[in-house]
Amino acid sequence: MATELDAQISLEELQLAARNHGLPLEALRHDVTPLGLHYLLTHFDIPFVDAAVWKLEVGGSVARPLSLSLDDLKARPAVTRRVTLECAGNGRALYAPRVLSQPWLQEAVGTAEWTGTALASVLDEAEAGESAVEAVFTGLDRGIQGDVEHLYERSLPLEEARREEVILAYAINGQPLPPQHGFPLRVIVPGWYGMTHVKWLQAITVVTEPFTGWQQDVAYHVRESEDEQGMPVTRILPRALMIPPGFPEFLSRTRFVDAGLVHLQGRAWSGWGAVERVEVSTDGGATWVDAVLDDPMGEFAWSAWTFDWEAQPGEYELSCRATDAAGNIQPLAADWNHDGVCNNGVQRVGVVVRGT
Ligand SMILES: Nc1nc2c(c(=O)[nH]1)N[C@H]1C(S)=C(S)[C@@H](COP(=O)(O)O)O[C@H]1N2
Ligand SMILES: [Mo]
Repeated sequence: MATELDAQISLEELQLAARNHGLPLEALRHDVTPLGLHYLLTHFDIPFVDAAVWKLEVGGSVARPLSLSLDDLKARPAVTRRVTLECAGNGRALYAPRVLSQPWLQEAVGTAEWTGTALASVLDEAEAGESAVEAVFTGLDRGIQGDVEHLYERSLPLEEARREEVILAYAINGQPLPPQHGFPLRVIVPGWYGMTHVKWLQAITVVTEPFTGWQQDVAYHVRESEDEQGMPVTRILPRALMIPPGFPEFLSRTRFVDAGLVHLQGRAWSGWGAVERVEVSTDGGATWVDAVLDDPMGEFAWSAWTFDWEAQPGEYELSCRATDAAGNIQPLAADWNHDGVCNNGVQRVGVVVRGT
């Protein structure tokens, strides 16, 4: 992949990148991402949790506070959903100037089958007060970011938290959550960027004023500078990715294929409604041709797409772009922002086609 870095990757970025791995793009072949290939993003440390003593505390502005064990949660009606999860920072390392944080290229995505119980029924049982506006989700993990010490916490407006697709998940792909994905419990908010899906959940607190914790109020905003409040990051913008064709050169990852028919395939998703169109460019984004798009694999999961390319010998830059039901289309290059979020600029895959 052609890089647009303005400076060398630092050891601090490497330290983050080694802890938080992406989806190897060849794993886009799997409808459901096998455990271990799904991307990972953990801000601080992965907590060590003893499920025998762990409890979820549901409190704040509620008539009936609840304290639920893992067995209590598993005894409630269970639901399994296929959900495509993407980090809001996906694409960050491709912004120029680069923003110092987890340096994703475009691989911070995965689709899993999450099993849990509906959040709405837990909120109903606790009876949120009349003046309640948000639910705050508190993780067990503590750290310092932006010079502020805090537990990882995010909130959701109650009407979003009550949507039927939102679940408290204790299993992924039919197995208990592994430590890195939030054992014993996390929230899954289909359609929203990853930061909303709080892992290692210890408390849900219903509040009567909008939550102003660091991960909510300071981080995850689209803004040009630190002095601005900006727009909060919410749902996932459309993106299409292709499985890099052929085989790679070890260091540059440039692809090599033989001339002739090359069957390109990939996935596309959006948190703003189904993807309605995927197009492919073999000339660096100058011209576009429609790909064949499959039905989505679920209301909140990616769609597969394919494109038959009659490849002539030469050097190419392949791209793909998605358009969703809301009319959002991927830009060739997204506008830079201070937090390095929402970079859904199109993928560019360098390919050498060899004569036969
Ligand atoms: N408690 C807690 N929850 C968290 C995070 C975290 O650092 N702590 N990271 C968030 C971010 S930024 C993302 S993108 C997703 C990643 O989920 P995954 O690691 O299961 O893929 O978890 C979210 N939930
Ligand atoms: Mo993220």
